[in-house]
Amino acid sequence: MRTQVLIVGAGPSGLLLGQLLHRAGIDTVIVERQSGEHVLSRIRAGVLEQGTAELMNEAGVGARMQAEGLVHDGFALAVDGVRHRIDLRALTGGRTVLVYGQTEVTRDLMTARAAADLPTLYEAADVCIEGFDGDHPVARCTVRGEAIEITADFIAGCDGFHGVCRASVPADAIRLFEKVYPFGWLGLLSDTPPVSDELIYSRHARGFSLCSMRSATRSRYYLQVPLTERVEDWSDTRFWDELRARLDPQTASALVTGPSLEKSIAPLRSFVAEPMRFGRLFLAGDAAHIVPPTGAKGLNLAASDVRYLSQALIEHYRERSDAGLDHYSARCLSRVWKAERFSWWLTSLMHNFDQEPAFQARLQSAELDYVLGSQAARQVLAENYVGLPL
Ligand code: RFL
Ligand code: PHB
Repeated sequence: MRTQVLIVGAGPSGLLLGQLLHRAGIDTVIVERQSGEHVLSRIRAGVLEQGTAELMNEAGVGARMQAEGLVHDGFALAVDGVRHRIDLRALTGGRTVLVYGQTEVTRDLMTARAAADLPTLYEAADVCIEGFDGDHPVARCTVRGEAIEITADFIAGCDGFHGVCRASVPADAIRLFEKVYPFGWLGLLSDTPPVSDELIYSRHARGFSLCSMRSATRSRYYLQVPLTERVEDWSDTRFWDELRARLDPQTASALVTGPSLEKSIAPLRSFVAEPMRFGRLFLAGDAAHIVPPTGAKGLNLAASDVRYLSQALIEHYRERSDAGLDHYSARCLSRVWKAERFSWWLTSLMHNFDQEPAFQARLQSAELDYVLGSQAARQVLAENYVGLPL
């Protein structure tokens, strides 16, 4: 097989890149290790920045998102039993976020790709990539027992944190930056009405919790848990009891519980790989960087990488200019590090770090007090939450 851009990974990064390139008349083949159903079964992000929603519209896949997504003008920080509203719209001169699940983003992109009859090789085993340091990159894989070779002009590594693309770069050509947090998030999805119209991020002595949602009838809740916890040890009842114990009294009494549709634990990590380009290989999304979910930035960063990469590839084919490709890594990383900073900061502000010295805990309280009491600090929080300009 031969294509212009070979995309590894059919998560939101790979599918969105494929769709934007298709609209510009550029051929792509996507290879994905999992089945399409498996990709859709992963419950992940829920909050889209305005810029991400605009990119979905530009890609021609925004119709259902606009009809079903929930515009959120603000969210709450709950601290020691008191809720404080962060008015995103007022603090940012009119910007908001959209609650629309990553599962739905992925579904819309999969539907568009299938309708355009574009090639996606699901269940592609043993994907390997070579030759990206020269002019002839090639990928090999096995699909249902058949060995397949794909040659391409470029390879886009959209294969997430555990993918093969970043791992194929020689160790001396890449620098990795990482911070692992001493806790994870236990998430629960349920067909129950959300406890509040807006998201609530709560700090509590028992640990952080987040009340989020997917729609008016579907809720998503998270609890900070030690990394040693196992999801099998969390019955639905234990989850709901623990969540109620961490919420302010008004929210706790409004909580509607029900059977879980999904429960899983995700570790929290900050991670950046530099650079994001190696010859004819370009990394995008979680393949290049991870943020802890507190700032709701992971999927949005993936979308901004894909915006820059699609523009650069379109410029290459249409205008015979490689300026965008040459600047890709630096352009992405400048935005990535700001989102890393924000995600680390909000995580540090809202979680319970009971292993740390008491001095740290006092600083955290003082910082929260400051953020909630200062219009300027609230503005900084809001500006980052809605997404920094591209
Ligand atoms: P993905 O989604 O991991 O997709 C990568 C795809 O590559 C495939 N793959 C391979 N294919 C072929 N060969 C190989 N060797 C392969 N190895 C892997 C995988 O099967 C997969 O299909 O990466 P992508 O596309 O870059 O998208 C990134 C986002 O998924 C991620 O950043 C967000 O989910 C992070 N995130 C959030 N982001 C937000 O912007 N807002 C949020 O509210 C938010 N909440 C979250 C989150 C992530 C979470 N978890 C579970 C990590 C909440 C949670 C709990
Ligand atoms: C979610 O709904 O899954 C979600 C929302 C906001 C976050 C993280 C996750 O910061």
